[in-house]
Amino acid sequence: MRWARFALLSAALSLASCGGNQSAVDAAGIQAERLESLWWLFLYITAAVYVIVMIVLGVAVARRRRATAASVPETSPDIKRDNRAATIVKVAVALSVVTLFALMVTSFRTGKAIASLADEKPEIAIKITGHQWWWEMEYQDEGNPSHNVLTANELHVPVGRAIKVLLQSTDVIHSLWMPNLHGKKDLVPLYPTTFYFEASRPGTYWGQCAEFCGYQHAKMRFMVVAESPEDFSKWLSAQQQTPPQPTDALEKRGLSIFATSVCAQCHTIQGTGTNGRVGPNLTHIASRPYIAAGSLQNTDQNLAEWIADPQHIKPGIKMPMNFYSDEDMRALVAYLKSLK
Ligand code: HEC
Ligand SMILES: [Cu+2]
Repeated sequence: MRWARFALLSAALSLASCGGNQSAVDAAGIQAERLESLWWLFLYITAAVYVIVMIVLGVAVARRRRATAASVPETSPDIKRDNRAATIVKVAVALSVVTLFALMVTSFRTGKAIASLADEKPEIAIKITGHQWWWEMEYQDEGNPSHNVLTANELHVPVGRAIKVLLQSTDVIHSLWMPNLHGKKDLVPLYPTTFYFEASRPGTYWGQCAEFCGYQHAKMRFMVVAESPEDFSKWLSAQQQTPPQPTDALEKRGLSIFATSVCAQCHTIQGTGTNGRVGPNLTHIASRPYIAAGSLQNTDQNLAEWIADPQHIKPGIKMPMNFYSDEDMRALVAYLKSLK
C-alpha cells in the first residue's frame, strides 16, 4: 500500500502552494496522526468492501446469463438456489453490521484520544476569532494581560507543547481547519468552544476556513508556524514589544497619515494611540509574510496595491478604497514595513 499512500500524498502536496504544507495525510501532530490512521483504516476497509461487492455483482451477472442459456423453465421454482442466495444476503448483512459497528467504535475512540490533551493543562492559550474574512489570534497572558499579543492570520506554536485554543466568531459560522494538525472545529457566534492540539514536527502549515461564510470564504487562510520553544519565545516577546517611534522622515510621515486618517478607525498600532478593532491589528504587520488572510505576499508593492484598492483583491470586505498621492502611499508603506 506504500505506493498508494505516496500517490495520494504527492497529489495532496502539489495542491498546497506558497511554501506551506496542507494535507490531512501528512500529520505533524499527535491529534492529526490519530485522524490520519483513522482515515487510512476507513479507506482500506471501504476499498475492500467495494472490491468484494463488485466481485459478487460480477458473479451474479455472469450466473444469470448462464441460467437463461440453460433455459430453465420459468415456472420451476428453484428453491435450492433461493435458499443459498438468502443465506449469502444474511451473512452479508451481518458482516456489514459488524464492520460498521467496528468503524463506529474506532471513530469514537479516536475522538476520545484527540480530546485527551486537555488533561495536560496547557500553558499556552490562544483565542482565535473568526471574522468575515480573516482570523484574529490573541495570545493570552493570564498573569499579565498587558502582555497579550494580537495578530492576524498567523499562528505560532512551540513544538511538543500542548496548546489550548479558544474559538469564537463575531459574525457568522466559520470553521477552523489546519489539516496537518487537527480536524475541523466550528466557530459559532455566541458559543465559544475550546480544543487542544500539539505540533510534533517543526514546519509551516496552511490552515483555512472550512465552512462557507460568505463571499471571500475561499480567501480566508492562515499560516501555522510550528517552531522550537526557543524560537517561539523569541517570536512572542518580539510581538509583545511596542514598536519604536519612527526616526526616518518618510516613516514619520507615514505614521501621521495612518494615525490621522480612516485607517485608525479600523486598525490598531500599539504606541500610536489608535485602537480600531474592525480590521487586523497592525502593530507588527511587517513580521507577517502574508497579508489579507494568505491572499498576498507582504511586499511593498502588494501593500500599496492592497491599501489603494482592497476591494479589487477581496471584493466585499469591510476595508474601503483609499486615495493617496504616490508620495503619501510610499510613506505609508515605508512606515508599515518598519513595524517588524
Ligand atoms: C472600515 C474599516 C477599515 C479601514 C478604514 C481600513 N481598513 Fe485595513 N483592513 C480592514 C479589514 C476588515 C481588513 C481585513 C481584510 C481581510 O483580510 O479580509 C483589513 C486589512 C488590512 C491590512 C492587511 C492586514 C493583514 O495582516 O492581513 C492592511 C495592511 C491594512 N488593512 C491597512 C490599512 C490602511 C493603511 C488603512 C488606511 C489607509 C486601512 N487599512 C483602512 C478594515 C479597514
Ligand atoms: Cu469561511
